Amino acid sequence: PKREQSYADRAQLPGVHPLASKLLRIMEEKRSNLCLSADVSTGEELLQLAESLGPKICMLKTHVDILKVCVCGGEGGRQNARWERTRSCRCDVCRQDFTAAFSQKLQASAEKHNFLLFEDRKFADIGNTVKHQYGEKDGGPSIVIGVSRRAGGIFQISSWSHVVNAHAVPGPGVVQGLREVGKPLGRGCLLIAQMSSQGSLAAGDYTKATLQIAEQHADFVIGFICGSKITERPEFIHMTPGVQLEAGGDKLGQQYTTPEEVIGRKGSDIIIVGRGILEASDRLKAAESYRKSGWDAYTKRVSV
Ligand code: BMP
Repeated sequence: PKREQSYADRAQLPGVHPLASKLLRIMEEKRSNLCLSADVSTGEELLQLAESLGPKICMLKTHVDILKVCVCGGEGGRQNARWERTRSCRCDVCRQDFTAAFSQKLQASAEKHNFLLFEDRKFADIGNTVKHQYGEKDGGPSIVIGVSRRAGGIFQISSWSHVVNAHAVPGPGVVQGLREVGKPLGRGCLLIAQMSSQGSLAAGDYTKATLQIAEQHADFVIGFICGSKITERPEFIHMTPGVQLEAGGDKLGQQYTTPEEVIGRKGSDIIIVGRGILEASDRLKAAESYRKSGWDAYTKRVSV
């Protein structure tokens, strides 16, 4: 049988999406197929994770709607002179969490350590709605609470996240809506073809139909969230959550498979790891062991 293509080979395929190509090159350069799922509740901790584990990962996955938000409406900042001058709040919570400055720092960290940002937003509405949820086309500077307003919600996802994802349940319109915003910005989208949770309905024909939507929108869809390889097309990237060094699960239906299984046997490209790293006493050491297991499983697979 034909030898499997390496990440570096796939980065150079004529039909590959520029963002997928960039990701594959990062993976090869950093010898990492590890995506950190940075599920923490303050912006400060998120930035600190990006800085400390950045060198180990090819991608950082966020859930920015988990971050604590401030409801002070500017009140907290009124006590200081800066509020009077600039009308921008400087209370402790506003300073820490999701602001334009925060997303700029996250982008700077991604640039410095050479990884991509992936907001795990799981869009799942009609095209017109997701377009507004994702953000404006120009993706310029975000709002400062109480000072200016613009469309695209608090998070302005399109302005900073290289990759987003979507459920296929609404049909192709969800991808078309996101593409209107993301394509001009060079962004990419992953379709959720399978889920790691017990009893997931994303299986069988649903997974096949998801693949078809991806094939029809390959100028914006760069791959899949899935448990195992679902297509032989090397342009698509397969990313798998529900990964820990030991198989098992949590109390709410999450199911874990090992990096060796996911990369070596299921044929996926990237492992997504959250609590396996976040709950370790030494996060850097844990990230390195996931990076190594994922990478070793990959080199073993491509050398056959
Ligand atoms: P953990 O490794 O701590 O179980 O976290 C997994 C992460 O991947 C979570 O952020 C979750 O939202 C996400 N995820 C998942 O676990 N299964 C899926 O099928 C899709 C996901 O995005």
